[in-house]
Amino acid sequence: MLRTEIDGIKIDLDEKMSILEAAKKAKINIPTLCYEDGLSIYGGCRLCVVEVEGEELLKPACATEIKAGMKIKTHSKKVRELRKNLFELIIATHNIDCQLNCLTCSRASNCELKEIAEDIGVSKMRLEPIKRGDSVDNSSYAVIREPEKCISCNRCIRKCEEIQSIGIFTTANRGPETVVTTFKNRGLGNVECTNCGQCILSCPTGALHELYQKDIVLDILNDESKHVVVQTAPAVRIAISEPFSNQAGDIATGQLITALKRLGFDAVFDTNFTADLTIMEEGTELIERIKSGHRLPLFTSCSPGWIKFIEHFYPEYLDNLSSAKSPQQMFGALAKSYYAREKGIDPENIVVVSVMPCTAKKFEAKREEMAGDVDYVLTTRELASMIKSAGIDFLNLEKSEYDELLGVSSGAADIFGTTGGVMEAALRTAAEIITGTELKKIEFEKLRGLEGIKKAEIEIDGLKLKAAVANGLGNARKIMEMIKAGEEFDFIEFMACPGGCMGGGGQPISCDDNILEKRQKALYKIDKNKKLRKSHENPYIKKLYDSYLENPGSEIAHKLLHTKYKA
Ligand code: HC1
Repeated sequence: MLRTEIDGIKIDLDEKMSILEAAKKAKINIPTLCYEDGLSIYGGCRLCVVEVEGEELLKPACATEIKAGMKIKTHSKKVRELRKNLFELIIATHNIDCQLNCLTCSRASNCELKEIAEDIGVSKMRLEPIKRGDSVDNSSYAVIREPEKCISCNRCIRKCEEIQSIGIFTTANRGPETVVTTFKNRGLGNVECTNCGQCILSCPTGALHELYQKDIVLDILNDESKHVVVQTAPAVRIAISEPFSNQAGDIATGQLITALKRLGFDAVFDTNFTADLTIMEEGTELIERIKSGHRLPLFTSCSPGWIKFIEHFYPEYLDNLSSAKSPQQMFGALAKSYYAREKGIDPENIVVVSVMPCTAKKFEAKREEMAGDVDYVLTTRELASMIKSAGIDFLNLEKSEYDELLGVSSGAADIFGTTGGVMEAALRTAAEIITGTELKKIEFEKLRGLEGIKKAEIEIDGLKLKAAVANGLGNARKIMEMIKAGEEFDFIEFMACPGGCMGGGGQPISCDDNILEKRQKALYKIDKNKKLRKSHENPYIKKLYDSYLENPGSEIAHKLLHTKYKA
């Protein structure tokens, strides 16, 4: 037992931890900037310094282990003065001119620096910011970097390297000249960036943000010659209310649809519909591959960050990817063919917009293999900003239903938004198709939860299927190395972002495990409350095959819904 005292509060701890963690337990807030839960300790900003009785120098709380008998002051005069000086230096030497940029900054409404300034009690800035004139990195279709706003906290570097195992960021120069950059300053679009956008969630200043398409979409909504349809990804409905309510886990599907109609979209559809379709196409592929024993394990292919990852790092396994396009792309292809035919609209006049929790979806829409399916991709954050700027009172909106034809979906499609969901949805369908009998229990508990890697042996009518689920690219890499080392699997779900799509780089900025758990519960709740819970029972999917696609894996299905990725 460790007995210590922080700000006069006596604390008994039964395990080793940092002063910062101990203070959190005592409900004392110490300001931090370079610290982030789940990342290694960097200790660079020093804003978390505290006074330890008997020690001459102040100690960084994040990097100092608490010891028995320590008496700590977290907000003494000495501590507060140093924090203020350090904060001013950080801001001044890293070129942020918030007075000029604040109004247009991507973090204007949730600026971490403002919060810290308040925590520290900064009342005036005495130093003029130094301008280096670094240009904006516009080289990526997904993620934009504004180096002038960077404060070198290194969180993006650590997130990319430690969680995603990519490491595209690095530092250049020394001391106050230190900058975060990419290899040879080539820009995010010219290095091995997977476009996952996890760095955006870590950046405290808005130096990283998505490539905005909200203004172009608003313009197109005013173009009467265009028929603008929108699709919403599974994970958007359980996060879109967060910027309005500041709480996670609310289900806002009906309000989301109403808001999109109010913004002027001609039809509001659901990516969930094509998630059900993906299960039909990918499930058929799985059954065929299991029967033939060829190109196993089958890898899911709906996460574009994962696709980019395998292209860069494991191109020899590209044949293991399902040839099914992602639900986003399937939707675009169908909107401009099936929907256009059914409604008698010239496909040339149809504009397809997606609302996604994911920044990599912006890149996916631009991929040459399927360019033209989807025209514009908005993140959940961009949509929230459009709703706010249209004066819509989101939390008090009445609920609406998705438009039919491409808007009805099963609960299996809703759970695509969480890690393990695509696998569970596929098994609900594959098991019934293989056995020809109804599943007694459709929840696959072993595939649920937030662990980075889950493995399960699933038995279907005597057939043993070895399944695995990975979320976050660091975990994807671990599974790929297991395969290379000879471990055998039949079917693997890979999602680029921690937690799956609900933790995507386009979601509202605050995104810790507690928030992910709430979002995940909300998705399972939507599924549980639906009458329709299996993709193959969706009547609109049946209608689509009967009247247009014939059957899963048909020639026309392949033409519209499948692709091949090249290294
Ligand atoms: Fe996803 Fe998917 S689940 S990839 O995570 O297969 O982005 O939500 O839309 O396409 O359906 C994302 C989410 C999303 C696709 C579906």
